[in-house]
Amino acid sequence: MSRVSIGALLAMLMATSAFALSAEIDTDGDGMASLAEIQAFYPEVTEELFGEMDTDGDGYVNDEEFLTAVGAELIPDPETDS
Ligand SMILES: [Ca+2]
Ligand SMILES: [Ca+2]
Repeated sequence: MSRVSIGALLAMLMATSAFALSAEIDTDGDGMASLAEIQAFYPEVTEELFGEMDTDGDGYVNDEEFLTAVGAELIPDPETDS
């Protein structure tokens, strides 16, 4: 990977807030996943589990919180979910 393409990638990451959260989950495209959006994709997610995912407690799961939750295996990776 060249330095140019990494720079372009970083610029893209900064330009878009919805990177980890796919449009399949973040259906209204605001870059955050609400409880309803999470439950539409992961019906097994309870309000309690959502609270664990929402580590800053603002009522939404952002990219970082989503990645952390996937990494901690609170929820399955949407890319590999079978
Ligand atoms: Ca949303
Ligand atoms: Ca949050």
